[in-house]
This record gives sequence, C-alpha cells and structure tokens, in this order.
Amino acid sequence: MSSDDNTPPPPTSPARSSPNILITGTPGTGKTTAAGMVADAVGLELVTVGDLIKQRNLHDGYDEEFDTYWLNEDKVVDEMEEMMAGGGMCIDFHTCGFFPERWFDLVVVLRADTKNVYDRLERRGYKQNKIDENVECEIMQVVADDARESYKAEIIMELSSNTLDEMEDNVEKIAAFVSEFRRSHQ
Ligand code: DAT
Repeated sequence: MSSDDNTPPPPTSPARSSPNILITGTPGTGKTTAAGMVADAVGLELVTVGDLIKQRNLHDGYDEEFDTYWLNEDKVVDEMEEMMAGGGMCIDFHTCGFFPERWFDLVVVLRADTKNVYDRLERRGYKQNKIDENVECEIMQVVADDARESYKAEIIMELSSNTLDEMEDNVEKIAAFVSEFRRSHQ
C-alpha cells in the first residue's frame, strides 16, 4: 500500500462539509447583527463568544475600569474545541488572534467609520473610556492587523459596515461563500 493511501487531511484543511466562519471587528462595527443574519440566512450555528464567556465563566475576573471581563483565552479555546470540530459554526467576537487557525474557513473583518463606531457605542451606553478605547482600536486597525497576522490572506474578507445597505451586501457575500463551500465540499 502506498503511504499516500488513507492519508488524513492536514490540520489546516480539515474535512468539513459546512464551513466555520469568524465574524470579527471592533465593537460597534456590526458583528453581532451580521452574524445573526448570516446564521439565519444559511443555517449556521451562532456563537456569540462574549455571551459564552459570561455564561460559562471563561474569564479571569471583571475589569471595573473598562466594564469588561478579563478574557481567559485557553478556557475559551478548550470550551469551543468540540463545537468547532463538525463545522457549520458562525462565531462572533471582537478579537481573533488566539483562535486556532485551523478552525476557520472564512474570517470576516467588519470595518466602520469612526463616527459610526462612536455613535453606536454611545447608544449602547458604554462609558466614555470604553468608547474612546474602541474608537482608537478602529482607527489603528487593531483587529484587521490581528486577523492578517493570524490567518492566511485568502480566507480574510474585510468589509465595510456603515449602512444598512452595506450590511445586507455583507450578509449576501458571506452567504454566497457558505453556499459555494458546501457545494464544493459535498
Ligand atoms: P458589534 O457586535 O460589532 O458590537 P452590533 O451588531 O451590536 O455591533 O451593532 C451595533 C449597533 O449598530 C446596533 O444597534 C446595530 C447597528 N449597526 C450595526 N451595523 C450597522 C450597519 N452596517 N448599518 C447601520 N447600523 C448598523
């Protein structure tokens, strides 16, 4: 028997018939809204990682100053490993570099104008220091850079999310990727 027979796929291209997608971006860029629409449109299972962290205590305590939880990356990855194994997941989180590269077939980075990020976070009732930190994060392209350092360029989709029309276009583009992935991985 040749050594090529029955060789399992390499860890970077796992055999799954439905893709795992990550939707990331600075808070206020529209991740949760877009992820929910994508999951509904194409039948992916939605995981809002921020909620998971709170529900399952995957953090190292609470930061009063920034009104946020200290992320425990190892706990989050351990908790999610099994759910990612079968594919078909739509993951929504505002940072991305600590997730294993092999988990994702598409990484969407949403971008928005500073004013929109500011207004959306203000409407959400964020404290001023948290608004300022996130606006700066968007200006400095922190999440986009993190994605570029962590994932292959060909699986990253950077999309503008300033208007409802753009949001709908984005959902259509992501849904089209999912359909094509499923068609070609039957
Ligand atoms: P995130 O999950 O990135 O923090 P969100 O999905 O909660 O963002 O959206 C924040 C608010 O902004 C919410 O009220 C919906 C609105 N919003 C998001 N994307 C938008 C877009 N492209 N056009 C108009 N409003 C948008």
